[in-house]
Amino acid sequence: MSKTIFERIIARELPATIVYEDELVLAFRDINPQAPTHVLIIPKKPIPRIAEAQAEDQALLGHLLLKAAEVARQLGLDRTGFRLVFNNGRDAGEAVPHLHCHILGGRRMGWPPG
Ligand code: DGP
Repeated sequence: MSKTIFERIIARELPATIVYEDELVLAFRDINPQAPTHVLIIPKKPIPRIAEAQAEDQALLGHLLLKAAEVARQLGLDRTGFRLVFNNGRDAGEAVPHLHCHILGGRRMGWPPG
């Protein structure tokens, strides 16, 4: 199967503004920001979406969430608040089939989400 855009960013075949990286995850600025701060944090393992994560991914997913909070803190979002979003499937507007957590902040968010 061909690589997704996010696998190509991990492999440095495509440029991205990286804000955090370790051996398991990568965080970079979204190309089409929906808030003053909009970062994506992804596992390096190519899990297509949360519905396809397996029990063996438990530690990786926990790490991803803890690092999402750490990145939000680093970007100063913890003072005012931030939102984490996983879009899963067509109705949620998932566009890239590589698991990603949106980290959104810097403005007041609406609820319910659109
Ligand atoms: P989603 O709709 O949840 O699948 O979100 C995919 C996000 O990925 C969307 O907000 C735009 C972002 N995106 C798509 N292509 C690229 C890219 O090449 N670079 C970066 N930095 N972000 C991208």
